[in-house]
Amino acid sequence: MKLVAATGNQNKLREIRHILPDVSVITEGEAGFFGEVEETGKTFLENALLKARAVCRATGLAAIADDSGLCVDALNGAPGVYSARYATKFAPRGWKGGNNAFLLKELEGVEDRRAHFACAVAVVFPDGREVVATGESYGRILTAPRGECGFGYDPLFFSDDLQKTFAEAEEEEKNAVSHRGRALKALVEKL
Ligand code: ITT
Repeated sequence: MKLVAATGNQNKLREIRHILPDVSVITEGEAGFFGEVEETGKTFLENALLKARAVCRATGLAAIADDSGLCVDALNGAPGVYSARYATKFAPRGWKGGNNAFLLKELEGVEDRRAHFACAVAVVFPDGREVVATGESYGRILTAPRGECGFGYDPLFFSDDLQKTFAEAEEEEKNAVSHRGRALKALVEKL
């Protein structure tokens, strides 16, 4: 099977390729798509479908999209669908610290640090068929980063499954329990 990955995030792309070794996953650029898809959905699933549909329509090829993020209990599920733009959208004007520093600031003095990563994946085919799946991975937010691997919030996310942060884990260990790993595994079964 050949799929165009409807993502500009190289870290996601690397993980998707590792998790789906039997699928040939090409980039948007390789498929001739250089646009931006506006993520106007309220849920991960809506946004994953928006991205996969847009890239499938533009390229005429089957497309796979991942929409994901970190949901923190004490922040009522934030940053959620705004995970990629958290500090840009919600930090005070002139904030230079980035997303992870802003998350730590929002959680200053907060004892309940439970959180989960969520991922929705969607595959859209040129004939209109759509297959979707979701996955979650639970843990808590540390008070300081740990580890050098992974990307995004990984250094702050202490995984219940692994008993270390996603950034302290080998990619294979992370993929075995991650929201993305679980969503893609469920997707493969449905496909
Ligand atoms: P595309 O929309 O182009 O795929 P994006 O990075 O904008 O790329 P999302 O809108 O789905 O993707 O935002 C996902 C954000 O959630 C991502 O930028 C990270 O900040 C965070 N995130 C998702 N999965 C993660 C993971 O496995 N480890 C760490 N952070 C993750």
